[in-house]
Amino acid sequence: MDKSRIDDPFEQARKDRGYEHIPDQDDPVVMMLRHKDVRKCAHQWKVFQSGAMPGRIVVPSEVKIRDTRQIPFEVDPPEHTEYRGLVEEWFRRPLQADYEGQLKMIIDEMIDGVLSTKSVEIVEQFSLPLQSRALTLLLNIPHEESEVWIAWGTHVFRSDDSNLDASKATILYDYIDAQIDKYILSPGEDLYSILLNSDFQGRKLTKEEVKGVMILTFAGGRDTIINYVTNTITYLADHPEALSRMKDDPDVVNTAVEELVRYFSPLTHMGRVATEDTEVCEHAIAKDSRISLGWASANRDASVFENPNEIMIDRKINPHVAFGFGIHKCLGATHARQLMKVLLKSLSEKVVSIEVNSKKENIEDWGAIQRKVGYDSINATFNKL
Ligand code: EMZ
Repeated sequence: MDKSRIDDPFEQARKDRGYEHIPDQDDPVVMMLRHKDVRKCAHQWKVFQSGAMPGRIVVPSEVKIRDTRQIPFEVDPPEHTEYRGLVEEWFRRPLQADYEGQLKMIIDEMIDGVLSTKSVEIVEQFSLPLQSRALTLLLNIPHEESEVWIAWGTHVFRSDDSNLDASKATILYDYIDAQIDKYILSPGEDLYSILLNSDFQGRKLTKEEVKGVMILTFAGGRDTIINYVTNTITYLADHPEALSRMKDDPDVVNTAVEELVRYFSPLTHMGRVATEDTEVCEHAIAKDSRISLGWASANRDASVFENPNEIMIDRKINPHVAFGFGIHKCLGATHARQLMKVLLKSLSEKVVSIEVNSKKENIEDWGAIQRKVGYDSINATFNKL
């Protein structure tokens, strides 16, 4: 059996009824499982809102550990459109040649590092630093700052003992508050300064709004990118032929990026709150209760994807929803895709094979459902091409 395999625990329920009950604290969630329904509900942002109480659309709910609204993630139109408009161009910078070149330098250096050692731990020692160093480009701030973020570990709200660690969250909030004050005193060309100078409805953004964008930027693309990178490493360990294929045909890298993110679906689902009594899949959804959009399940829907449980790195038609769908689709997707592309290219140019020496899987617990989403640790050896 492939070490990199991720089973689809939603298959039966998706076929039988199209939804699954997910317990969460005192606020249960009905997860939508079919590609068609997931897209339909994502599209109906008036009925299934994101602008509920801060933290409530996240599963597990974060209402007990934060008050700051993440922007534009927890806001709906018309404000959402205007907030998003402020940051969209900034988040497209990863397409610039210079950005890609800097990303390549970061990733090449990390791969050269693992090639020069006998074995390396891939989650904390490779994926986390890679994610944090790449993030300095997105924020446009000095490389050294990544050392602070690396020290926070793989998730800003989760620790070994708890899924919702309030004291850990406070470290992030205090850090962002201090950074905002620092950049008010000496503005530069970084994301904080850009936000602090942005006009929203005829006024400047408040510190709380800037904090809302920054929390999202730090939290949203952290464990997700780390899961992508770690799953990719185990996939390539199982399939060294994929490395030579991408080397010989660089076009395959582009389809591989999409296919791997479809298959891994690093974010299993995201919630919404119903603004009225309604129904989905003949199941009643009460006003003010929660549903979630099951990205991971939709991405294995056999009515949309041929051989959904197989990774086909040259898959041509791939309408996956791993980055979400509709107005709230992932703002960081351009950065994430560039990171994946450069990583796959660089690995295919430098590495002939990878051996996984040991690993500990990260299994999410959704009540009756368990889903492998990545790894807590992997020890691997990279062999030079
Ligand atoms: C939220 C979320 C955003 C949440 C796209 O996902 O990511 C989660 O990891 C965070 O815990 O607060 O930012």
